[in-house]
Amino acid sequence: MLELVLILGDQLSPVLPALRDAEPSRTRILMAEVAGEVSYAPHHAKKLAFIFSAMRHRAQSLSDQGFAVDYITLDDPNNSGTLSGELERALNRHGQTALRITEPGEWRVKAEIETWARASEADLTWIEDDRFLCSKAHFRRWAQGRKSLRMEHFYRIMRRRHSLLMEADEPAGGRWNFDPENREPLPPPLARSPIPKPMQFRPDVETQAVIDLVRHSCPDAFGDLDPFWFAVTPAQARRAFSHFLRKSLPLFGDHQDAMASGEDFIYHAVISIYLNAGLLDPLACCRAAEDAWRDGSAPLNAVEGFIRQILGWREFIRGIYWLAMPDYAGSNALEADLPLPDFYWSGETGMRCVAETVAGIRRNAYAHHIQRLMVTGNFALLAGLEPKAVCDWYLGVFADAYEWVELPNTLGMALHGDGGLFASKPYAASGRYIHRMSDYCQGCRYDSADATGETACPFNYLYWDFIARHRQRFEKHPRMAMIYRNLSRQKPERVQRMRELAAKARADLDAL
Ligand code: FAD
Ligand code: DLZ
Ligand code: SF4
Repeated sequence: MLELVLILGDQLSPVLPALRDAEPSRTRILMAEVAGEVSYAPHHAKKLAFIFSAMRHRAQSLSDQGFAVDYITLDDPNNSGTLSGELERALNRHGQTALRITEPGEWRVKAEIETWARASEADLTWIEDDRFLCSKAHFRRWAQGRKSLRMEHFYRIMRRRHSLLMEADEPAGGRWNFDPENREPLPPPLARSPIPKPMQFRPDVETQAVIDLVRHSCPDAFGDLDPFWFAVTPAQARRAFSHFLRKSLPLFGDHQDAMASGEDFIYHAVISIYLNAGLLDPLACCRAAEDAWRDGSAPLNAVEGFIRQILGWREFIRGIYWLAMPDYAGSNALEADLPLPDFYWSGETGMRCVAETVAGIRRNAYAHHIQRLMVTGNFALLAGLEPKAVCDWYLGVFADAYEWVELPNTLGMALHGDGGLFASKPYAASGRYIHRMSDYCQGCRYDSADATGETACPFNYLYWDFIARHRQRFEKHPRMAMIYRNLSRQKPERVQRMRELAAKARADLDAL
């Protein structure tokens, strides 16, 4: 063998940069399930089963193509427990060969492998991960010298560069962004048709073996392992995506920000799990969505909204991560320091919006964007939870979470912990927002219209306490001036009462 290629758990794309020139006659593949990657975040049991099953299916397909694959299972008694340990063992088994690895998505993984390679004088070549639509270098050049980094500006360039939803040099429909049309709450259950569910797959023998492994080897993993229904191969993921295009995309736009009890997915694609592991290709998904608009099967506001998430937000967030790491991870601009309440794990709280969201995460290792941002994220922001604890939680509980995408979304977008590197102001909202966009408040122990009484909604008084606590930082912010005028207009006794309620709540969040 002339070369060894390590394939990581989120590098399962049928066309992977490090494999582009690979030949079965001279390339050996290494894939390893290791305890170090299982334990660096509190991973959901479904996420572990998904990654290992998708890795095993990928190993089988490479083997079918004639490649020699060293596949190290989690329960292999000789497993060293780390990626670098497995690289070391592989080189000992096969002798010193050239090593090629597609650049990892996480800074931590790259640093670990680089440190090992230096110490053991391995002949390592990193291959740029070009499965994204904007390279790190391109993003860096775009960001250089800009006063502010705004997704919207970046997105327009990406639309032009990839000729998506363009008519000559103009955006299709005459506008770049249809977001204002994407904020409809859902009609009540009796006034709406049933919402389609994402396509679900019955575990095959390989997946069942992995489920048994996770049950045995990771008995304390968070969340429900059963029923396991994720796609684990590119072919299955493509079927799940086609199902979304047919069933949910037409209404994705209107109800993108809506939330409802008992509805875990609401017209969302539920494909980040597959995109991030490499089972789906982002550009192919955008082109297929554009085709749906051009053939009249989905409206423009839905298709533009969907493409913006992938071509705009996903690429922008990755660019921010690599631009700002490694210092980024330690930021805590708002000096938030409260520990994560237990209800982030158990879902046991009287706040129905939080309880419903966490219950969905326990079931599916998934919540849609507005639940992540405006329920669990917003609560963490308002209460002042310590960013590191919140980020670790997000990194573990979602099946689509890898640090490159989780960290800027959580630390930057939800918590404003980076001081506003790319979000112009904090996404702070009172219970009124949740009341408008969901039915959670009906039947909640708290009253979304009240901010000072015995049953006042915690989001209300925590919101005003947050605004008052951070007056110095945000008062001069042009987009927050009205909020501060509103705060000043409220009676001092009312503000005082809200701040007392907030102090009491922050002293014992699990009592909420
Ligand atoms: P849809 O709503 O159907 O959107 C389609 C696709 O657009 C998604 O699959 C995703 O690939 C992409 N997308 C949409 N929004 C974003 C975004 N803000 N950043 C990056 N990609 C986006 N997404 C992750 O993939 N992994 C994470 O760990 C993650 N953590 C998040 C943490 C917080 C606090 C917040 C607010 C958002 C986070 N997101 C994360 C972004 C977003 O919530 C998820 O991508 C989305 O909910 C996935 O569900 P979906 O596939 O049904 O998405
Ligand atoms: C998330 C994860 C887990 C749980 N396990 C493994 C593993 O055993 N082997 C592996 O190669 N990758 C795993 N991953 C993904 C990595 O931790 C990491 O998040 C990505 O490779 C970063 O790009
Ligand atoms: Fe959430 Fe407040 Fe509504 Fe209850 S009343 S569901 S706590 S926003």
